[in-house]
Amino acid sequence: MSLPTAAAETALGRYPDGNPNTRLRPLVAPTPGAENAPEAIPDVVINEIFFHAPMTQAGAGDWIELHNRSGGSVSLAGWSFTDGIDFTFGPATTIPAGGYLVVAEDRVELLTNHPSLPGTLVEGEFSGALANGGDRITLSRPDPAAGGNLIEVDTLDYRDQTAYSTLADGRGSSLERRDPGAPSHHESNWADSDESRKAEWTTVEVTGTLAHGNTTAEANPPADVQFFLLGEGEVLVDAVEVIPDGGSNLVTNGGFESGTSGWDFDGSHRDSRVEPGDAFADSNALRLVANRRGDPLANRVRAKLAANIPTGTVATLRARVRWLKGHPEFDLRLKGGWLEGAQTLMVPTDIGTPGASNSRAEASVPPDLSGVVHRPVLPIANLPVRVFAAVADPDGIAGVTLNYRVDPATSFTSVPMHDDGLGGDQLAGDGVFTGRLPAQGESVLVGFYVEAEDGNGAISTFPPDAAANGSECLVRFGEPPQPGPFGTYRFWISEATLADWIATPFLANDPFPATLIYGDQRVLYDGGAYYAGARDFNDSPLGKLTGYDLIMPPGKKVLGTDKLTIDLPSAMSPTSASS
Ligand SMILES: [Ca+2]
Ligand SMILES: [Ca+2]
Ligand SMILES: [Ca+2]
Ligand SMILES: [Ca+2]
Repeated sequence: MSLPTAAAETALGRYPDGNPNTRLRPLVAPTPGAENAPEAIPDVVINEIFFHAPMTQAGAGDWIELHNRSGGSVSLAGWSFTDGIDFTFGPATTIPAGGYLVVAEDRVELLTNHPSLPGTLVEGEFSGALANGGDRITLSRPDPAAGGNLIEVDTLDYRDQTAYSTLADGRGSSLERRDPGAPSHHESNWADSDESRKAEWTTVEVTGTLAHGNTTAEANPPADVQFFLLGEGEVLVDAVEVIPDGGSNLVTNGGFESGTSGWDFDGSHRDSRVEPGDAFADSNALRLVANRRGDPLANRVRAKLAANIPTGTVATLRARVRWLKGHPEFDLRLKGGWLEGAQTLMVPTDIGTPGASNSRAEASVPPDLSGVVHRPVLPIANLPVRVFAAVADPDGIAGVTLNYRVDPATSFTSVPMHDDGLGGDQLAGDGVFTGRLPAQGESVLVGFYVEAEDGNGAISTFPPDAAANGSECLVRFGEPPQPGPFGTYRFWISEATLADWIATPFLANDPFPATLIYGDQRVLYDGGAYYAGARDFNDSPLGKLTGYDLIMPPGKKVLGTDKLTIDLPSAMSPTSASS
């Protein structure tokens, strides 16, 4: 255990009392023999970090924004970073009440990228760098009462990917604190900066002779226009044109003014939709949503052309595209690859909000929900299952609820979760709430999510997008552990997911929602699964024996990887038998 160096007059403790998930931190007041006081939030907090520049800005310097959330000016004379980077503030440095200060690895570059950021708000340059894969940043100050020894003010242990942030990891966002008054160590208090209003429309265009395409009958002559993103992200698309030399546009609804008419959204691009407003022309544009990398086979957007274009002739493909978030490489092509252009879209250089209020700032964030787990991981049929969740909020907890359904029913039953040390709750008042799923018979699947409400009525859930997307944790009753020395990998999916899976083309690489189980102790909710490899012999998860890729939820790894392939021994593999 490592203890933070604290001021002589400060109490160290866990809040809530005895919570096993938290390290010892400064508390508001010492409370010997009584329930711990809430943890103290410092006046000056780490408020925003830029730790991994996107590919369009490769090598750009990192920066850290500090915020003084108090009502008085604070002197930073002699303050230093003691973890993450090396920098000590000069004797004249102050942050006014409610003000900001940015510490840069490269001052000139930061000020060039952010023309409205006053130079007086930028300190630096620091040495060292914030690791792309996650790091600890500690801001410390000299303590006069302890002879000038440095004591911790605020610490942030950031991870490159969490359930609440994936874009700050080199995909065009900074990592912003939502509520300066909520603790740094609440993972849900940190989110990707919103950059969706900053980029301009980019014209993606290619002109050339239709040549070197796929000469099989289905792609010759080319009859479809297709496009996709080369990684996870979102863009707006409008005014799609395919114009043969001397002819007119062959894309009937290229401006999306007739909604999705004529367009298909496949595989990892299937959540794309037409939206009004923010159009390049007229009223509508397509919001292209790529959940994973696209490809020309089954993960793409496509439309039939009004007429075929003879190969060997000259044509122009054109689309207007505006980057919103994530991966910036856009591919526009004709079916069969007869004409194709890939382009990196314009991504804003003024990423984040250095020196200013955060784009994701909120007066009060809902409770932080962590450590959600059910026990036993492999439940015995006809016995209940306990569900645990660590819940914390500086505004207090008004209630925690376990919502469950018995698959395939879609209506949820709500039961309260308790932190009273009774009915299977191990310790009263430790912030770990306990609820109970009623006993179910052999092979019955239960879906659940946890909901927590703070003293202000703000509500959070786990999984985080349970309300928005219906994400849920899954538990299957009556699955015995496998004896023996080999690792066991399971995934559980709902009946609705199974039906969706059976109806989806076999090459799609959009993972289906699944709960993953490694051995009989480790459970990863909100993960995904799909067929391993591009094999045309797959029929359904209930059909022929086949391999699967298991996709871990953001920020989680099993055996050091975020994607596990479970496959058949090669002697059994239909792939090797047929190739
Ligand atoms: Ca339009
Ligand atoms: Ca900011
Ligand atoms: Ca709150
Ligand atoms: Ca408890």
